[in-house]
Amino acid sequence: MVNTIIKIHKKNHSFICDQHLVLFLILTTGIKLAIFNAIVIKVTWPTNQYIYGVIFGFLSAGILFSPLYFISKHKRKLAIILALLISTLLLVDNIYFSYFATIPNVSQLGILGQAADVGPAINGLLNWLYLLYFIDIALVAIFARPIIKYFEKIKEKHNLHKPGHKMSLASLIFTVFLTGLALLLVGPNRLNQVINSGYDTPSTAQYYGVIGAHAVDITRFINEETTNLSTEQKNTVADWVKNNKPTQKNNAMTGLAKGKNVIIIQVESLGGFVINQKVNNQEITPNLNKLSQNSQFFPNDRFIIGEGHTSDTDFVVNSSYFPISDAAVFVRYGKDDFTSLPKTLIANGYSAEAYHGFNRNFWNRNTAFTSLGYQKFYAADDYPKLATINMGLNDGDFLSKTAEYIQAQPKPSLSYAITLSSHTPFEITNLTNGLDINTNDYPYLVGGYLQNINYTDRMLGEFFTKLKSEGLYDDSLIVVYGDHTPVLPAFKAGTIDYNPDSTQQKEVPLLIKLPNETTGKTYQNTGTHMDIMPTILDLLDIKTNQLMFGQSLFAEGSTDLKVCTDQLITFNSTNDCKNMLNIEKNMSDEIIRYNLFNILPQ
Ligand code: GP9
Ligand code: MN
Repeated sequence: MVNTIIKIHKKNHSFICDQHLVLFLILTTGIKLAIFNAIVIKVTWPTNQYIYGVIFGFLSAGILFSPLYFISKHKRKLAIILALLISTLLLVDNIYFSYFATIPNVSQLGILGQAADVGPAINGLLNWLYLLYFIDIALVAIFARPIIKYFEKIKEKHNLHKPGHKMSLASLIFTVFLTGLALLLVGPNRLNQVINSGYDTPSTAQYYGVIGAHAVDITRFINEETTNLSTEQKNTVADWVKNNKPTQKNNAMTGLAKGKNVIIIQVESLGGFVINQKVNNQEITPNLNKLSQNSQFFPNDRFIIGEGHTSDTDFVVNSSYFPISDAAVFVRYGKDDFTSLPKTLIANGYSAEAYHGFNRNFWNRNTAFTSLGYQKFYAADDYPKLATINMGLNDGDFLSKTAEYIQAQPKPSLSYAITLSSHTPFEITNLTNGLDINTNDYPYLVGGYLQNINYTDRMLGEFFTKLKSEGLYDDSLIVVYGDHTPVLPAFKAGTIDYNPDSTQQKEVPLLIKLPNETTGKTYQNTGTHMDIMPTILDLLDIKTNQLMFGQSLFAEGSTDLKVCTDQLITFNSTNDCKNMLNIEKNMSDEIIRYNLFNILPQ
């Protein structure tokens, strides 16, 4: 027994003596990765996920350095080169992040030539503190000799020379252990999900560390580059589009907003079940209720989202395509050559700008909005740094500044604003508390949601007032809808009786206020977010030959459309609606996955 303990002790000693440099660099690299997550990216995820990021940082450093255990020749040189490479990567990521608020991805290597344009700006971003990324390597260089001597002495003293194959086995077990632990933490079934349906690079880095985020990015890139459709397969898609593309037909509403500005307001978690409802005798959404009386009101609009949540609504509304069920279109295919509402309007003399008071790259929006054709995207970095509610800038300050930006947009204009305050976890603050209710009277999250959505409604009221004073309210086509419903348990509150297992969970309000409209109309036909783009084009009387999977809600017979499966509508009213829906969805998927937008018949 004692002998065994001495042996293990000797082995550990021998391992540390031989691998001291590698182990030291794993430790310092892990610390640098943790600092990167904490200081550069900062925490927007909940703390437990942030801790995951730190753990993954150390694990990935351990895995990256592990091949060096097995090398005895040039071990020191190679370890220093690897540490230098990782530190340089972190330096580049840091500079890039402070400029673009995202981590560079591998597909951008192709546009490195543009670096010359940002060169002067990057000069200004260089900071002496960045040298800290190399401090461990400097220490290694300075103290190399005495440290080597020290470990040689220990080896002499304990007779630890010739570790032999047993040491290699110990190293191998250690490496397999680290890799296994990393896979276990990701979850054996989740790897595919992380790669395909995961988040943008900074969010991935927050959860899986910067090295993990680069690994996910490289895997995605390789997947994309190695999958392609044959010419024949592409022709099949193009032929289907040619034969099935619906045409835009005129109706009584066509052109009622011709030449007018378009203001789209996408409201976070606005469920249909709060509109025209009261709690403790107070209207929950008084401003939207008023608007519902003075606009074309669709109380039963259906949202369609996949893995991209809000960003899928961004995509569906702006493109009239289906989202993809196993990925966020913006994250996986954000660089596609989308056909879209902004591009169509720009081709017709409009300007097009997007507004959102959160991180520019969340859901890869910066890239995807450019691909959709938006000429400018005002994100958190363009707004004053004022009070936040839930995830980001409060809707009041966001909408107030947005009204100013919209006024400054060249006219006619398409303005697309995404609110954020009514996002889960629906925190209750002095800012949001407007309703006289006791939140403890309701199940978890419900009271907070009612307060949050009431707050957003009040801010929308102020926004409309500001648009009026700018002369924009009557001069614009204003479209307001919920991006999706909130996730809430069943509850009763005032006139609301909410059941998440009913259609209430699938319905968001859609309000379309025509220019100068004072009398409204409520429609019982069920549209989807895919119909918003064709409906806007219909009201503006803009014709396009591009494929849109939705159709104008005012089109003849649109009230006869069937609801397919539990959620969707097909434009092609056949008896076999479900089958047709599947075909459409598959076509939409293929066009997005293989970026076929440019080969479709226009
Ligand atoms: C963040 C916001 C919320 O930018 O759009 O996104 P969600 O969590 O609802 O997908
Ligand atoms: Mn959302």
